[in-house]
Amino acid sequence: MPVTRIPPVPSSEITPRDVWMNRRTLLAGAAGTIAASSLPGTAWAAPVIEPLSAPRNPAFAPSDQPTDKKLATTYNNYYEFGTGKADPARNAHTLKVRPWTVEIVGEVAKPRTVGIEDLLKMAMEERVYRFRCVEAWSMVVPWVGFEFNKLAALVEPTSRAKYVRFTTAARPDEMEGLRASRAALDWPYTEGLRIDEAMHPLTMLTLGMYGETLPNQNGAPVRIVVPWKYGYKSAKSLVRIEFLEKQPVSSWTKAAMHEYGFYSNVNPEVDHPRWSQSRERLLPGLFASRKTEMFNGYAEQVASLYAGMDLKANH
Ligand SMILES: Nc1nc2c(c(=O)[nH]1)N[C@H]1C(S)=C(S)[C@@H](COP(=O)(O)O)O[C@H]1N2
Ligand SMILES: [Mo]
Repeated sequence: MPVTRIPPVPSSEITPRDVWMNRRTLLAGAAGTIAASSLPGTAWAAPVIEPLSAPRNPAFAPSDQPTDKKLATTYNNYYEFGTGKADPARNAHTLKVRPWTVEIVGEVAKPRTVGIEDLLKMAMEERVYRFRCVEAWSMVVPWVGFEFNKLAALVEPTSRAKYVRFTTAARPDEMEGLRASRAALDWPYTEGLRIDEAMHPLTMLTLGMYGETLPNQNGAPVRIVVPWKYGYKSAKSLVRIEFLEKQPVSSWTKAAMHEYGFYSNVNPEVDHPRWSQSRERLLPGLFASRKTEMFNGYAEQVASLYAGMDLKANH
């Protein structure tokens, strides 16, 4: 069956929503046929997009306007659905986001499993954050959610909890990237933060964007957003959150240790081994026309977390 490819779209060429939706419906139909023939018994559900609005927190309002919603939801990294920027928007509809639970375990006094409905009820504010990918492009996104530390408070981390590991769902039936003959990453996708980074008020457990629940391609139904770090720290579609004594090794570090360190703080002075980080391309721009800001512009809030640390060695 021929596969229709939707190329990454500059915002000037983005189709109106109705055209896009029609296209998606057609593609969904084609994917459904494939799924039905190659994976008997695999049903797939439509993504759940519902209104999810919360008051905007005025303390988080960068001078830039939010990135066009269509661009932020069609230019994605979500390797479980393919490695191309347009793949997640095309393929992620197969992920079943209801029912959904998140296990919170490890070095905590009260481990528990939380249902997505309860997490949605906790989503209480919108914050417009700069979001910077290690690939040197950036966006400005209005995320809806709540501070991760509020979730942590429910499980009461013990004094041994020094790190937090975030784990994404790994479902070959629902994620075509997991059926590829050569795995793009070591699944499930895992990422980690030091406990003080996780508990920092900027770290947001995110359930929505642009006033709606997250589209699957952006990490539905729940993800983390850590705005002063490169985007890969912000793991999507979380099923497990573990409080750990030892520093976890993330999927990206396993893939290329010298390229993707544990800290991944946005830093114009520490280049990726294969490209510069000194400038960035704010989407939909085509050129790296801006200077990268230290900690992605959040230095005032987070620099103290790294006082005395060599940020080149701990990149
Ligand atoms: N599970 C999972 N989470 C992921 C990724 C991924 O491939 N799989 N990609 C990361 C990278 S590299 C980036 S830049 C952001 C992209 O988030 P966005 O698509 O919402 O912009 O998601 C991050 N979280
Ligand atoms: Mo990224």
